[in-house]
Amino acid sequence: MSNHFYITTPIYYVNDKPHIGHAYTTLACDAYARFQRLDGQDVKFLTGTDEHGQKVEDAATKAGIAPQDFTDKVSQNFQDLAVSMNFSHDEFIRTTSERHKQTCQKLWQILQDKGHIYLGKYAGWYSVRDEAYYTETEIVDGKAPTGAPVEWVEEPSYFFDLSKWQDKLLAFYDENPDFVAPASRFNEIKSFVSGGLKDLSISRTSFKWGVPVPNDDAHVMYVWLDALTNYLTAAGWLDDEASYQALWPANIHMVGKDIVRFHAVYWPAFLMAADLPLPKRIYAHGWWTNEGQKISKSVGNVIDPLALIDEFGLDQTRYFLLREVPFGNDGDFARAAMIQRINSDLANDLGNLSNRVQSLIVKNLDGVHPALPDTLQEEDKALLDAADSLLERVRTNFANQQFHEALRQIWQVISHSNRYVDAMAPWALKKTDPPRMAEVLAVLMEVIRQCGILVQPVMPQSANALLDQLKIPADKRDFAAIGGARRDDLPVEIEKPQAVFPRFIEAEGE
Ligand code: ME8
Repeated sequence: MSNHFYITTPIYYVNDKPHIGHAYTTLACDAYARFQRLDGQDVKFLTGTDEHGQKVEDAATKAGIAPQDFTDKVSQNFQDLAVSMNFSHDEFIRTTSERHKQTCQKLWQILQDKGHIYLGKYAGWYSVRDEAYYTETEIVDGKAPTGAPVEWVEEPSYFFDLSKWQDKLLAFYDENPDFVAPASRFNEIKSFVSGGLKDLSISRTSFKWGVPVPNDDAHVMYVWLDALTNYLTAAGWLDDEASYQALWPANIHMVGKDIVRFHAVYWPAFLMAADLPLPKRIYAHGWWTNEGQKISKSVGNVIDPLALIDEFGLDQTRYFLLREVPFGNDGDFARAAMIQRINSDLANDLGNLSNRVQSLIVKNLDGVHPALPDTLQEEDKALLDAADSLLERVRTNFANQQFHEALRQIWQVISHSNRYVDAMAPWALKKTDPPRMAEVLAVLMEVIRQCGILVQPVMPQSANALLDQLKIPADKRDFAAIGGARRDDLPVEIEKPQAVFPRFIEAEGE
């Protein structure tokens, strides 16, 4: 059985600067990709930018720059963000690349050869902001259901015979009950498809910024057909058979709830029509609001992820985004909640615990790490069992994309450790029972080691710093090293620890 794991983010439109929403989707994928790597999988993690279409062309015109120069510039912002957020993607794809354009044309050609594309005329509503077609019945007060402005479009267009795929899609959904998650989103998709599908316009003639339709220069491809194909491009479908065989179908396309329909209806229909395997899962996460308000440029409350990193720290931001909101739900960004998480979960619960334990070892045992007791007391066993069984629970949480729950499980064990340290009071044992003090500290060190390894996917830098303090060698930081299997990975000697998770102190006057 192959242990390849292919995970993708949406590719982001280069019409504007990246914001918190873009950072969020890729962060979730980054944590997932890192987790799978630590768990022994051969991961391909793909992200990138969606650079064609009317929206991007309009933005370039507005900026007074040629579209290619404009996309070069804005795409770079997304690549820089990925570095700032410490994303571990294996490839950053750009849809203006030659390889991608050829992949789109190959897919088009196959669909056409199989008789799924015909030339007609589109007359209807189009939203440039959503890059989506809307029917008359979907228009609310002259706007798209998303609230985006729409314009009337009438032009020659190629169509994909989407209407013929309704039954096959519904049958596929039935046979693959985990295809779309969360379940509520899957239900929306099923009822949308059950309501009947119209053939889809897949080319435009009123602008030029797109992949040319093979053998008809007057048309460029509809940006969504172009964009979705990126997943095949990066898999190597065009030119790298071995890679394609290893990677396709993708294990998961992570998307925001706004674009599930494109991924769970159009994309599977294109793939079925081309006789290609369908991705295994589409996960749609929710949307962030800012202090209760919808994030929008016109309101001026767009959250810049770089500003968050600057103020709160990288791993703190990563932790907050994945811990605060149940993955799949909408969530609110509140400053107070961020500070609370940093000071309580990170500085106190984990940071303080690890500092206290290491300091006691340095102070009372000359930094020499004590051995675990041969016979465990009941409390020792309860805590070690909780830590040893953590990976299995967390693995299930990750497999279900419940990242917040994985963190909650880890923090339960951290809280358990804090209760244990308070109850055992090793600082008092120093006087009354030094051998027992050493045992207690050894139990705690083992739990901290395992938790340090487990938080790596979410907080790679801080976890590294913590594991460095514990003197865990680099090759003993994967998941094969936890679950109680490798207790002897514990260090011989440690030094006085530095705080890995500093408290956040609000600046004067705020
Ligand atoms: O839709 N909260 O690109 P896009 C959470 N190019 N996530 C958010 C968000 C918010 N407030 N705002 C945006 C496109 N997102 C297409 C995708 S894929 C083949 C083509 C995230 O730049 C969310 O994941 O509009 C959403 O799906 C994505 O950004 C849309 O980015």
